[in-house]
Amino acid sequence: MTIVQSRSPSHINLDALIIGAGFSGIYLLHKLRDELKLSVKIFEAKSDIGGTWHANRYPGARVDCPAPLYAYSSQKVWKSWTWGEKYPNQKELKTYFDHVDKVLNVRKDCFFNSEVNSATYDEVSCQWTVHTVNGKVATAKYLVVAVGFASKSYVPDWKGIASFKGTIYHSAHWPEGDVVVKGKKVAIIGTGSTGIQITQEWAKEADETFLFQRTPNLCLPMRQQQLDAGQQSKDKGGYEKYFVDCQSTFAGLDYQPTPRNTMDDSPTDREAFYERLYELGGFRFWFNNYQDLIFNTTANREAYEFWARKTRSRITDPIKRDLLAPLEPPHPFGAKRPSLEQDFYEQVDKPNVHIIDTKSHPIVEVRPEGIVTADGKCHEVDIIAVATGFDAVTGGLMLLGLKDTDGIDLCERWKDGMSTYLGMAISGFPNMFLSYSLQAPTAFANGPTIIELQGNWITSIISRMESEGVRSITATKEAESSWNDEVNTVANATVLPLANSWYMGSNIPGKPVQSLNYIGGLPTYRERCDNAINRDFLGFVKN
Ligand code: N01
Repeated sequence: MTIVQSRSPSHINLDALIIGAGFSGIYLLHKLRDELKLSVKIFEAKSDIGGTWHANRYPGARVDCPAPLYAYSSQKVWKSWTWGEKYPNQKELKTYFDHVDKVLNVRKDCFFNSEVNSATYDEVSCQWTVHTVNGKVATAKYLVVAVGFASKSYVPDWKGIASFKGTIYHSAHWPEGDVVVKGKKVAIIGTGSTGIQITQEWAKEADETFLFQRTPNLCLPMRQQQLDAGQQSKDKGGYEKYFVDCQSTFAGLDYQPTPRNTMDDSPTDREAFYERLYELGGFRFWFNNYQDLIFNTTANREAYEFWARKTRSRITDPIKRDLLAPLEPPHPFGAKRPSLEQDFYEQVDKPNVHIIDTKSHPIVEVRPEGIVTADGKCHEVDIIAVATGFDAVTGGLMLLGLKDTDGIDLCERWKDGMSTYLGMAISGFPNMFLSYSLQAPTAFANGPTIIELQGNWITSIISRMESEGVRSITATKEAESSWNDEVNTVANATVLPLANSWYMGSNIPGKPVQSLNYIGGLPTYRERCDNAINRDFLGFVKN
């Protein structure tokens, strides 16, 4: 273990530096510091731990994977923690991170408000040097990039946006404290998970709500539950096995795609099957559905029609019904992430909630008094929630000033397309590991499950390097290219490329369009990762 020593008060020498103090950065801190006994610190751009759950404090923010699974699997953490709701909100998740800090001693090794803006590697000393905007410098043998998939927000380039005289926030830059909407006219732009969650809350309070929808979200019922503390303590006896079992399912959840094709069942059986999944709620209708749902467009259409029937029956206004759940699918089911709603459709159905169809009439301008659409109407509002999402998965990585061994910035390397080896290494970036990032099952798995899988792999590979005296490893271009092919081949066999979405990078003008996630499932992914370790650093050059 290298002793942490200061050359100047702002310069630290480490074994490993982690960028980001969200779920994945904290897990890696714990593994590398407490198990491998390395000296490790975190540079975090924000003012506290929690990552996405620190930044995304907009009204209604809530996770879409259930407790107790959306959490660390370590007994040390869960034995002294009790969840209040099956799908916890942002406040509960922030409290969970306070608990994690108490148990794992996280904050003491974090430097907050320390946004990284450059990272270069020296091939002679085999060290990364990382700088932050506020003048900190760290040198470390290993660099772990754990900035999450939603660390760079996206706001379209609307004319006049700065002139709006009311209150306007992007969902990821929400202020602490409440934004009062009672007695106000409010607008929400965007109907991804964020826009759905904000609308569902604001429509209950505001005088009038204007929801700017370009594409309907094929929302699924959340079926929220209040959780009982006594029941949880009884269930904890089974948690060890539960967490292990979930690690071997397709999406790290406690269910799997059903091993039957859609048309194998009779129409009556199919309807009953869909009904059961829909009633169970959460992502059952997606990840527990027939195995051909995302591969076969006829099967997918069948599922869409069931979804549309169920959803349309909840909306009384015929115009809103056609906008929110049209008879013709706006895109295949699952090609964009379905939001889990509680009473979104009932809220939007109310007469004081208006849907502005920005597919027919795009937003052209923001004026001091409101939002102007292409039909010339100015929708006057007091408050705007900009829920237009993120330059997801890769955007945050591109902000870090990461340079390869030829001095070329990652932005330049990836301007025509992104590629990695196993979603955790990039050729030309020795000893640098990505966690919860691109070309991994990131968006198609329960977050903490994939984070732990990758965290365990990174820990194993570093442990091997340390015990075998390996100074550096670098992914080969061949390994990277072959993983890139696998990621794209699997994605191209699904309905994913048939929608414009952050899954494909097609939500950001000019971004290369490719599958940003690996949709081959956790078991296959784990096998590929294990091979790299078990077969003597397969896919890497070591020295
Ligand atoms: O962002 P999004 P998000 N004019 O990209 C619209 C996670 N998350 O923040 O679909 C008009 O999904 C855009 O329209 P369209 C979760 O993984 C999780 O909601 O491109 N509209 C779309 O409706 C999620 O998937 C939770 O036609 C414009 C919206 O903005 C991911 O983060 C909660 C527009 C963007 O939707 C991203 O979700 C929240 C324009 N020019 C987020 N540009 C949980 O529940 C964009 N839009 C855990």
